[in-house]
Order: sequence, then structure tokens, then C-alpha cells
Amino acid sequence: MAGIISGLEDRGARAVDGLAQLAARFSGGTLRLGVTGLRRAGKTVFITSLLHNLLQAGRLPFLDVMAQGRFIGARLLAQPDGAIPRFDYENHLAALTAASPDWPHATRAVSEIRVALKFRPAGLVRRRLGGVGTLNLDIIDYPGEWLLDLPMLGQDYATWSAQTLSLMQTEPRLSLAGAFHAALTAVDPGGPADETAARHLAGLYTDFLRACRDSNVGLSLLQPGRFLEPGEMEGAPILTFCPLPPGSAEGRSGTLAGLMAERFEGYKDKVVRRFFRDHFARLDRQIVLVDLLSALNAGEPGMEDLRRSLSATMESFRHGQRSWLNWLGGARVDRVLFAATKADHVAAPQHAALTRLMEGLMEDRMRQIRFDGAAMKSLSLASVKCTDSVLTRHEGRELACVQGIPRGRTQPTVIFPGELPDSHLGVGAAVEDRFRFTDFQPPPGLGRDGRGLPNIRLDQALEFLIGDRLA
Ligand SMILES: Nc1nc2c(ncn2[C@@H]2O[C@H](COP(=O)(O)OP(=O)(O)OP(=O)(O)O)[C@@H](O)[C@H]2O)c(=O)[nH]1
Ligand SMILES: [Mg+2]
Repeated sequence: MAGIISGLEDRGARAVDGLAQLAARFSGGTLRLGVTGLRRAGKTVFITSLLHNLLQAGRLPFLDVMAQGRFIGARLLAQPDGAIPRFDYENHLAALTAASPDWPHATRAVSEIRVALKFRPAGLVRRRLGGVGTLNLDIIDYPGEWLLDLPMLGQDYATWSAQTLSLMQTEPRLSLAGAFHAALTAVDPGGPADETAARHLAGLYTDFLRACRDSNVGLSLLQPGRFLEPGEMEGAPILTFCPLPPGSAEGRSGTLAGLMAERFEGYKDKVVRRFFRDHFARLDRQIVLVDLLSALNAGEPGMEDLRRSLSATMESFRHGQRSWLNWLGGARVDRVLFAATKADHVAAPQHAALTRLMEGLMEDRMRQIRFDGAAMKSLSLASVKCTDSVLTRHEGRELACVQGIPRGRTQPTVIFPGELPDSHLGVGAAVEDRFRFTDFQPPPGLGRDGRGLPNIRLDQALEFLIGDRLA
């Protein structure tokens, strides 16, 4: 009898165990978080601060799992894809927390990281079952330049050439494209497919893209991204093309335009499609980091360039509700967070205006995402808070300023960056006297208090992005 009872107990315990595991898996599992942002948008700093705050159970007061005391801890695990380098969390953190702190370098290749989050589920039933949930969060970092290749997937060579050359007819691109335009007038797209000519033109076009990137005029839309950050493709023939005036020659092989068109298609197929398939096709959640303030420094053309680049890029992602049917056709992103980054560049009373400005700029794209059925939210955040908001008086008026150490300096300075406009429309081209959004150094002593890196609204971002999976 005793044997039967213990056997029953055993089975009962196993069943409870199984249920607990199931319940835990239900609220945990694996989540791929897509961090989408153009170059310098703040991806690497965001990922580093997010990991640090999770690993230290740090400054995330409004993340429910923390606020409710259910968070057990976080650990870095081996990433699922052993063929990709691991995100260099330790070195990025070391740069930020060094005696003379600095920002991580611009990213030059893809990397990946997995962090496991352990927590006690919130529901009474699941708690009674004694389950502990584990959520594996997978995140990819990559050079922002590569993101802008995604819109090329929907274009053929003639369309891409026409769009690119038309953009190059207006300032500020026109002045930067002098040498390339001069060389174009001397070539015949219908002439023979001469490798030397192709190399020469592609070289001049790459110089033009570099000049755009290095200029201070807020040019975001620079394609193809691998021309600027070739990664492992440095010197590959597939990178030897450029836009040519569209005609009929691109359809004829043996012509210069035909050669360029073949390489364009090869680039799409071997580089862009592969990048998308390997890293973006299976995202569950997405945060879009928007560096609005740098664009605003460049006036209305800078804002328009940012809008155009981000909107085109966002078209590549599949947004919508999850359903069993979706699983057959590949995952959909069911939550999208638009985040205006570097909010610490402006004083706290301006944060709502910063968010509104981003919402205005991305209005069409946001409407589309909502229509597709994904949940959406927008906010402004700082992954690493480098300033304090201070009020000063100037000519009898109170001004909301920020105090921090401007890049390249050593002493804290009070700066009035300017008041944000209500709309991106009508900002005008000459904004030098209105806005001065300065870059700041990371403050000294970061991480020394053993808590997470100081930030603005990282907890709210995380609550929206993964909070439901930690419930
Ligand atoms: N003040 C402040 N500056 C930030 C913050 N996040 C990023 N920055 C600034 O923005 C720069 C770019 O940030 P990254 O995280 O390297 O940007 P990224 O998107 O990874 O850029 P790529 O690697 O070039 O694609 C940094 O060097 C900082 O100057 C922030 O939270 N606060
Ligand atoms: Mg980076």
C-alpha cells in the first residue's frame, strides 16, 4: 500500500513538476530582440547598458519583475549561433567604466549575445506550482551602415540607379559628388564591360559615400552599406558597382551597365538577403533607435534624410500579431518600440517634446505598423545618462539646461541646447543659432556603485519589449 501511495505521490510530483516547467516555459522561452538603428543611433551603447542593468539587477525601477521582487538574476550564456562572434560586452563596458571613460568604437561586424533571465512568475497558480521562469534573450549588434541595404532588396538596378542619381542632384550631396559626376559624363553605359572603368567609377562612388558620412550635414541614406563598412567582404568584386544613368543597356550583358546590374543583383543576393535572413527574418520584438538630435543639428534636410532612410528600412520587417498561421510563414514582430535616443542631450522638461517630434517624423510608418496589428509605443531614452538637468536664468527667463562634460573636454559645463520645435516641418535649413545638441563624455566613475549604468527610461523600454514574458 505504502508503495502504491509513494508511487502515486511520485507520479503526482512528476506531473506538478512537468506543469511547473510548462508554466515556466509559457512565461519564459526564447525571444529575439531586434535592435534597429542607423549608424551612431546608439545600438551598441543600448545593448551594453541593457545587459549591465540586467546582470546587476540595477537601475530598472519600473520593470515590473524588478519592482515586484520577482527577479532572481541574469547570466550570459553561450549564444545559439557559434559561427558569429559574441557581442564584446566586457570590452564595451570596460571602455565606459574606465578611469578615463570613453564610448565603444563604431561597430564593424555582426555579433550576437544571449542573456538568460530567471524570475518567479507573477500568477498565483504558476507561483503555487513552484515554477521558476527562464527567458533567454538573444540580441544582435551590427554596423548601422548595413541596415540601409535592406530597402535595396525591393529594387532592381535601374530603379536604384535612378533614385540614387536623383538624390545626388540636390544639396548637400551635389557638392560632394563633383568627381563622380565628372567621371560619369565620360562613360557610356552601353559601352563594353570594362573592369578598369567599373573599378574606377566604384572607387569614386565609394569616395562620395565616405565624404557624405564624414560631413557634418546629417546624411543618413548612404547605399550600399558595405561600401562603407565592408567587413569580411573587403576587396570583393561584388562591391565593384555604382549607379549609372538608366537606359536600356543594363539589360544587355557585355555592356558596362549590364556588368553593374549583374553585380548589383549579386550584392543583393549574396550580401543583403543573407544578412536579412540570418539576423532579421525571425525577430520577435523590435526597438527602433532614432538619433533625432543629430539629424536636427543638420536642419530640415537632415531630418528628411533620416525619415526617408528609416521608413524605407522599416518596410523590410514583418509586423503583426502572432498566430499559429504566422509560424508557418515565419515569425512576425508583434511589438515595436520607437525610442528617441540620447535624451540626456536635452533637459528633462524637453523629453516629451523629443518623443512627439519623433512621432511626427515617423507618423506614416507608425500608422502602418499599427494597421498591421503589432503593438507599438514610443518614448525617449538615454542608455547611459551623461548629464543632469539644471535651470538657469538668462535675461529674466528660465532656461532648462543640461550639465555634463562635453566630448573632448574634462570639466562639466552647463549648456542650453535650444528648445525643441513642435514639428519637424518648417525647421528650415540653417539651424546653427537655434540648436546645439552637444555630444557628451560618459561621466567618470560609471559602474562603481555596483548598480546598473545610469539611464533614462531603460526600464520602461524593457517593460514594453519583454515585460509580458517575465510575468
Ligand atoms: N549622451 C549620450 N550619448 C550616447 C548615448 N548612446 C549613444 N551615445 C552617443 O552616440 C554614439 C554612438 O553610439 P553607439 O552605440 O556606438 O551607436 P551604434 O548605433 O552602435 O553605431 P554604429 O556601430 O556605428 O552602427 C556614442 O559614441 C555616444 O557618443 C546615450 O545614452 N547618451
Ligand atoms: Mg555599434
